[in-house]
Amino acid sequence: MSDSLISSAYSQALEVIASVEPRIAEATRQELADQRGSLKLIASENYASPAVLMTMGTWFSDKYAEGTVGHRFYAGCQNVDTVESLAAEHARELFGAPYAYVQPHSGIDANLVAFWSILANRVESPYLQKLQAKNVNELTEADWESLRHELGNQRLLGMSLDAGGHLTHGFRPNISGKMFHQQQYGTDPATGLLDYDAVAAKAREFKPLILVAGYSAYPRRVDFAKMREIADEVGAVLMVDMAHFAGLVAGKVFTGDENPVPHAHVVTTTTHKSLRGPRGGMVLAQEEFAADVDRGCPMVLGGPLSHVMAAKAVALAEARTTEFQAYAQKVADNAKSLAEGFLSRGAHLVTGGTDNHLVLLDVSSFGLTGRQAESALLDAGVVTNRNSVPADPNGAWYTSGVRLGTPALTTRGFGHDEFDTVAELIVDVLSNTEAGTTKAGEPSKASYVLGDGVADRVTKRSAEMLDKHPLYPGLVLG
Ligand code: DSN
Repeated sequence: MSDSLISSAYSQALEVIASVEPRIAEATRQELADQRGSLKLIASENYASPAVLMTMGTWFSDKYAEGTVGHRFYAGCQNVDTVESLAAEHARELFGAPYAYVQPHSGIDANLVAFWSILANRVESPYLQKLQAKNVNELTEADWESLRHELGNQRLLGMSLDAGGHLTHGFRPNISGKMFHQQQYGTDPATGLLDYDAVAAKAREFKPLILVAGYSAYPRRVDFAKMREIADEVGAVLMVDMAHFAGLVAGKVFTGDENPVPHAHVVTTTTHKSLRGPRGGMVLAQEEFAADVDRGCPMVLGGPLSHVMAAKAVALAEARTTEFQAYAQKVADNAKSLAEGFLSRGAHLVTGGTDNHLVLLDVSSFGLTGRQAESALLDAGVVTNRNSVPADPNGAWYTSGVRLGTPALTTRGFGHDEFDTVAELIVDVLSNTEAGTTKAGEPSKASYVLGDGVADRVTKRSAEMLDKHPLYPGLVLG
């Protein structure tokens, strides 16, 4: 697609929006300017292509299509069927999965669908069988009570939030930590690395129905063959949430035992992180779970977002190219450059480095909380998110870490030298930030004082790199 075509399409679209609500058109322009002008290091964000973005702005948004391909609760879904079939076909081929479900609206939705499919498939209950056979009327109130008891008393073992797991992996305050009896595995306190023997010991003792692997803030690869061995030994279902690293799987950076798809019973993901697609979720499954995953809508989900499923198909078509494979490799190489940049400047990284797309910087050695570090960095045009570190003394709100990822800036074309400079700039900001105090003069976990002139000098150095690697080069809004 030519630059002038994209520029004119977006300029005209903004004009149409401005004719109804100019403030939204203005915010949309401003968002582009802000994204163009800052160092985006949020590990779960990226920049989707204009083709992916444009696919989301169509009349597919207007269509209801609850159900599955060829089996809808609404008439007139023939074009949605085309879209959903194509997206699922691309996903199956790209990931080598027997079955793909592209309806989930988000990663959490995908995980809820996966939980439901595992419960429906593995909980042995005469009531559940009746329910699946659609003999709902045969169930008495007492049967329903028994069913609730059976479904509600299953066990889930997942990675703890502070070790890098996700909220939906059994974190107590999350619904996953309430709908299941849960236990959590962490990482080795000395190394910060996953200890498979410890996971196995916990699994043997706890005997979960579901063993969840995958992470949001663990800077290392996982051996999914080992996780499957553990699951098999205790009779658990292995569910892998690959939301963060789906792009590295699609791009063939994670292969063999590091690719979850051949090892897990059910794999969930989002499509907008390293995979660089539209915001949304997806479930890949072995055949035995397919029928229950397929009931995700309306069992767990509302009507699918057909415009987003269309954009998933476009993004998945992009992800099967050799260009995407080169991109994915660069994401991992750049994360190493970023980590080396920090280590050579004396900063402390959880696990001492990275071999995926993210690094987790422990900011306590700068005398800061994650919240203070995140805010000071934002003042200097560096967009990050604070994150817990293992056994974090500051909890999940203030935290002691900052999570940094390379997918977005790699899309802009940043390479080794730029990521080394990014590390230099971040260390500059954090070394020149002091923890502040409350109004009463007490130590504060939120307020901070950024040294004079730091924001200006960091912004200037960033601007040189950002100008050299423009976001959506050629896109000029009229
Ligand atoms: N919010 C996502 C992330 O930032 O990792 C996970 O839900």
